[in-house]
Amino acid sequence: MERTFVMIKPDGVQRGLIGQIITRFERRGLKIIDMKFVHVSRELAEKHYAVHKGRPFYDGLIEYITSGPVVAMVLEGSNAITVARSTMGATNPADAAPGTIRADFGIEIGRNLVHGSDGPETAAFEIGLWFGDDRPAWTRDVDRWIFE
Ligand code: DAT
Ligand code: MG
Repeated sequence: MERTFVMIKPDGVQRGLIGQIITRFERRGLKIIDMKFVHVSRELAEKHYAVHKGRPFYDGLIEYITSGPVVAMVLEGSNAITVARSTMGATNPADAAPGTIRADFGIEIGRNLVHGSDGPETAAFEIGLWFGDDRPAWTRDVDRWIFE
């Protein structure tokens, strides 16, 4: 099983889409391992998006992600990183496939509603950054009908 970090960005929270977005991940079969509502500090935002520092969109990205509360979560499943990102859709909602979160709820790249880790190292870093190390496991009884 793989774990990934997913965040519902401030536009998703402001627009009242928390429930609908979480539902997309839940119904796919991803298991929620941890979740919290966060008022993102500038310090946390800068650590989270450190790889993008210096890019033209960086300042706007930090502004956006600190502009209101977000919902942060750790999701688990087989291929959780790829599966979460395919559920989200392409970075720019204008290019995202219909049926994905970004296509179904968004239209512009700077308001793309969700974040998902892009690889195993990023996932480990982001889970640690947002949640720390302590993560109790739990048994989901339906798992045997979702995972082989
Ligand atoms: P993703 O969020 O799909 O992993 P990313 O890591 O390349 O995409 O970029 C992080 C965020 O930065 C992305 O969700 C939206 C914003 N962003 C990326 N490229 C951009 C661009 N060319 N113009 C404006 N915003 C951009
Ligand atoms: Mg990314």
